[in-house]
Amino acid sequence: MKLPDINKLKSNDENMNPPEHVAIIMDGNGRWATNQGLPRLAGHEKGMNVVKETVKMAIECGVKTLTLYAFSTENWKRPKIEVDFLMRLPNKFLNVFLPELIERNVKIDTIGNVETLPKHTQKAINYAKKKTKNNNGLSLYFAMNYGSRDEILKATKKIMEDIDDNKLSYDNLDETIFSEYLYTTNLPDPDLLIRTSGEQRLSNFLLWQLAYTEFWFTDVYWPDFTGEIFKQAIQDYMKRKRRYGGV
Ligand code: V0D
Repeated sequence: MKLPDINKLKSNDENMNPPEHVAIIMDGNGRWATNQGLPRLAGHEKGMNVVKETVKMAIECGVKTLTLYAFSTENWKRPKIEVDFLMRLPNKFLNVFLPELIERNVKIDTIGNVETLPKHTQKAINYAKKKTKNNNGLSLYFAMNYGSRDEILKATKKIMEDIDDNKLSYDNLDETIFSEYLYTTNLPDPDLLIRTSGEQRLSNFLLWQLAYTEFWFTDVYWPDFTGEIFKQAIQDYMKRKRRYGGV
């Protein structure tokens, strides 16, 4: 029997698993547009096309779950014209890309308070969920009207209700059970968080779930983000894991 080559072993070591779950804060769409002398809405539209490229690369990299921060509970404070435009993007996006996403075996889902979005937005999203519910390739989650504090508060209230109704006992409540009350029930915690456009903050995104997540930042605005930059983030993540090792 041939003994393994010591150098080969080393390179196998480097070949770590890709992150199972990647979360992205797609920031800088408005600033990108303003810098180009375009209306902010043009940045959102360009950003929408970048989502498709990112999904393609995520599949190629072996990522199983991709969660994109599309609309936060704070984004309602934006000018009405911008909010109205954003609420039409799911429909636009799906009109163009849903057939290809179905072909690529992508499963579309959401986290956040979808019930209070405009009816036409809900309709588009629900159609996509229904069409892709049996797919078992990449799970693509759009965080829509999502806020982490809202999520944690909702979970807490529901837990108290369930304790009141004897569906849950106070003594049994632990981190695992608490997690099940969040929007991300059944989702693994993200392994990697990417934020574009040079901002380095969480902005109320997945506060509970990001407890052990690796963060990766780039100055690039979301509309200029590419599959290659995504791949770079994945490669950096794999190196980082190797260096800090452990569990
Ligand atoms: C604007 C950059 C896709 C960030 C990406 C309503 C801000 C483009 C969707 C989408 C948005 C959502 C659900 C769905 C299919 C597509 C989207 C919003 C914003 C917020 F089922 N892009 N996108 N949704 N932008």
